[in-house]
Amino acid sequence: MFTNAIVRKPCKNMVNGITSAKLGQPDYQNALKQHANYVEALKKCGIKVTVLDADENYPDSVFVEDTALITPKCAIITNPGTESRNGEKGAIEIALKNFFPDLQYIVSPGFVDGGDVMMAGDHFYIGLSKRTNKEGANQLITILKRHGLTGSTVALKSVLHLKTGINFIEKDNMLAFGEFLTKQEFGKFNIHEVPREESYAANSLWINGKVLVPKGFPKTLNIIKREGYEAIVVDVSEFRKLDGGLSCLSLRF
Ligand code: CIR
Repeated sequence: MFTNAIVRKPCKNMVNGITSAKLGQPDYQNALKQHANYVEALKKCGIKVTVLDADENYPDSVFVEDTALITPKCAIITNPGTESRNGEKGAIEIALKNFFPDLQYIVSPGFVDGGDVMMAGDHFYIGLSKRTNKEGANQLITILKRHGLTGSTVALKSVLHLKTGINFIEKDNMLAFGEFLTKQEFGKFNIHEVPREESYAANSLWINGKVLVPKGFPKTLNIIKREGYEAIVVDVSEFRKLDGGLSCLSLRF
């Protein structure tokens, strides 16, 4: 169960964020509204939300998930693997120190983006991507081991981050598409196939028994309802324009 989350308001400069989506520039005013609704959705799940100020120096800084990994046993600042985003970790470090005095760190030449790390109970799957390298993954696994947790790496082919393509929604259920449907390492889970045209919704987010689902993906919504979860639909279309999904917008602990 989660009790807290940290989010960061989008900045005006988000229009210059990194993207491969080809969906046009995000609309800042609409992004602010959608972000506020996202915070309300977190609160509906019983979470106390800390909202950090926007930072115009970092166009992608709304995607706080990439800067840290928080587990039930330890909190780690990740060393994000793209230069324009690496400095985002400074503000997150300050915010997390209030909750976790004993922060751990991934250090260069190790790089990890939090979006590449998927928690499934005591085990953490770490995607090797353009942002997360083997050295970063090894450092992370060492830290996890020290805290009685385990980690393993997953090779990625076509997605930005591991959690772009697969997400654990508890009760042994994974939502996945494409390359993740047949990967041996996920064979022990119930894999629910997200249709390709709804692939963005593979990044739905379990929080305290409820699942946040992006607006506009009815087939995935049906899967989630069918599996007995209470679904909360959240419109994050402005963040999708920057390749960001529901999990990217918060750190939960
Ligand atoms: C980026 O390319 O870094 C941002 N535009 C999107 C980050 C999305 N974060 C995530 O999947 N955890």
